[in-house]
Order: sequence, then structure tokens, then C-alpha cells
Amino acid sequence: CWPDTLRLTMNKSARRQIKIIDSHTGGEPTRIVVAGGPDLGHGSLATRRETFQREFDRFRSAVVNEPRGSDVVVGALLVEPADKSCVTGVIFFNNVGYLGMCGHGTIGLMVTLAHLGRIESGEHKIETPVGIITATLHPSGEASVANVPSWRARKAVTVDVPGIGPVTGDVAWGGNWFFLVEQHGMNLSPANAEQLTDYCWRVRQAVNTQGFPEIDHVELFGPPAASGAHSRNFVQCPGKAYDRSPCGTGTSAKLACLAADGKLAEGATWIQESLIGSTFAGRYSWLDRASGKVAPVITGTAFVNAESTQLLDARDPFCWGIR
Ligand code: PYC
Repeated sequence: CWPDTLRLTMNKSARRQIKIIDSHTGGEPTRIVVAGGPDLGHGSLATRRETFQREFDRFRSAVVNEPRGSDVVVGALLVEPADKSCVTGVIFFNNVGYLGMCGHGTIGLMVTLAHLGRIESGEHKIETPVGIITATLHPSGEASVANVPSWRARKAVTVDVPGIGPVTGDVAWGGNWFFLVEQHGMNLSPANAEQLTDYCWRVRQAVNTQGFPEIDHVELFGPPAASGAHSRNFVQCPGKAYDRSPCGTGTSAKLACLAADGKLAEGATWIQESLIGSTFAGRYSWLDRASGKVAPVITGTAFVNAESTQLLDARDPFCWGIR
């Protein structure tokens, strides 16, 4: 039963035990806490995310940060859903804080729930802090995420980026806030990851101080390498790591921009490639043409790659992660 599985447990030597399942979606890791997480009480997922942040933030850090994790790891805490028609509630987090939604993480969640025997192929509702989403586990092992409504808030915003100059991008919501840049003059290849990271970090500081404090993801686009793909991206996450997957929420934001520009027809497939060559298939349907809101669906593949128990020893000076 949920409350029992979520209670922090202690073994004989007073080390807290946290049961986790690791998966990766197109190369991007998701670490799901299935037992031993903090009790966040009841109420909406948005309220429980606030409680998580206010009272248990060091738990977040312990799970994903070094020495147990790394900047790339996205964590997810399973919680009892407020809406009982949902198979679970989930709060996603990373090395620096909390995510509204996470597309690759939801695909990882589907294969993890299947691995645990909690779901079978078919449609499942999942409660997140930014709304209820529907995800489908396909018999092939792929999973699709019908993401939250996504839209472009501003087209062609130009910011003055110190050390770079003017950079123009769109501001869009896909479950997280993105600044999407087409014209950057860089080659999106893994060999350039450091340069791309530096560029995006500078752009993010500029957009944050020049009118868009809410943006915490920067997304660059370029030509794909894989045949059949439409675009390659580089997505910088809030804690500076780049998404190894094509980013589900970032692809949703991209679909909203393509829809607004009339560049992708409703229902048509968009193959988004990541920096490392993994792909997601995206499509959208219109929710409201006047406000530009679309309902994106993102499909990808994830694999479970570890089941383990983290031990938190109070004598360890880095018990709660290196922050
Ligand atoms: O897939 O939505 C996503 C995501 C957000 C941050 C890392 N991955």
C-alpha cells in the first residue's frame, strides 16, 4: 500500500534505504524512486511538489546528485495520485530542482511500471504537478505520451547575449518553458557539447534577465543525421546538463511552434533527433487555433537498466549529495 512503501525505512545500521529503478530513454536517464521516499501528504501534485521542495529538498539531491548520481540524471518520485483514475502520481526532479513535466521520464516511467508488473500494454493516466497526462505502452515496448497542452507564447524574440550578440528565438511551453533557437551558427555534434553548453547557458541568462525569468530550458535546432528525421536538437536542462534524448517537453514546444507557423500539418509525424542520434516521433492535434494551443503526442523507447537500493548513512558528509 502506498503510505507504507513511501515511508523512509531504516535498517539495522541506521542507514536509510531508497529503492530505485533506473532506465534510459534515448540515452537520457530516469531514476524512479519506488519506495523509501518522503511522505508528502495529500492534495494536488502541485502542492505536494511544493512540500517536497520546502521540506525534503535534500532527499532530491541525495537521489540524483553525485556521489550516487550525476548532473544528467532526472529523478522521479512515485506518489499516490489524488485522482484515483490515474495509475500513479509522479514528481520529476533533477540536479537543481523540480520539473513541471518530463517526456523522456514519462516514457521511462511506463517501462518501469511494466517492469514492476503494475501496468500492461494500453492507455494509462498519470498525474503530474502540471496536469493529468495519458501515456500508452505499446506491445512493441515503445511508449507514447499525450502531453499537456503546449503553445508558443512569443515568436522571434531577440535578446542581447553578452559575448555572443543578438540571438533570436521563440518562447514556448511544452510542460516546461523553452527558448527555441534556429539561427546559432553552430554544428550540433557531440564533439561540440561544451561549446553548445556555454552558448545555451549564456542565452539562458540573457532571456532570464531580459523579460523571461520563467525560461529554464534552451533548445537549439539543426539538420539531422538520421535518415527520416526532420531535425536535430540540443536541449540544455535547468541544471546545465544537456538532454541525451530529444526531450519530450522540448519536442512538444517545437510542435507548438511548427503548428503556429503552419509548417507541420495536424496529425503529421515529426521525427526529432537528439544530439546523440536517438529519436522521438511527435505529432499534434489542435486544441484551440485562436490561442495556438496544441495537444502533442510523443513516442519513444526506454529500457530498464538497474534495480537497486540506495543507502543514506547519516555519518557520510556527502550523504545528501554534493550540491
Ligand atoms: O524529456 O521532457 C523531457 C525532459 C525534460 C528535461 C529532460 N528531459
